[in-house]
Amino acid sequence: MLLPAGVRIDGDSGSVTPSTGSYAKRLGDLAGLYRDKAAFEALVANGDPLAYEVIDYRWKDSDLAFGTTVMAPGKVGDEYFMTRGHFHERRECGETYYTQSGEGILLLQSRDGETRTVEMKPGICAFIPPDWAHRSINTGTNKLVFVWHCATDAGHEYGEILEKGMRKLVVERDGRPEVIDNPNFMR
Ligand code: M6P
Ligand code: ZN
Repeated sequence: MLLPAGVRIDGDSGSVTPSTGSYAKRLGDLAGLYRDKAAFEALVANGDPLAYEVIDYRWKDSDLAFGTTVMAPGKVGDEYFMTRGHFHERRECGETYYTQSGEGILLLQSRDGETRTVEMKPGICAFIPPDWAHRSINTGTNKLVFVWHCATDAGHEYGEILEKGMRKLVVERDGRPEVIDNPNFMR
């Protein structure tokens, strides 16, 4: 039987105690995500930095799961570090992202191609409706740490975003983040 628990989440480090698992993505695990291939290869060759880590509190016998994502600051060319981005396999499942520290942009894209952004900063809990693809982007100079909640069996569907990219990119222009059309987006 699952028992109630109080799980300590540190909003600065993103640590989850106790946690049930975690994984880390280095930049080299994210081939194909960034448009500046030369900048990408140079960073991978030069120490292959940690891009983000996901720590979870997830039990298969529970409907709900939660955890943190801790994103390093950085850029590949003019694109900020970002997650891969995904839809949920179970299309009726949404999610929330509650930012604890740092700043970023949550980029969302509906199944029929509408695009939205939600600011990520402490105090903002982003609502991700069912069947909107979501990618978080660290536009700051510090770690971006957020708490996510979703259905345990929501599942990740990466294919479409991996193959086509997202319709928008978040790039640095004059020292500021700007959302632009993705020139390489494949319809
Ligand atoms: C959030 C959640 C996770 C997701 C992670 C990284 O923490 O949505 O489920 O795995 O971001 O995003 P992605 O899997 O798209 O790289
Ligand atoms: Zn998700």
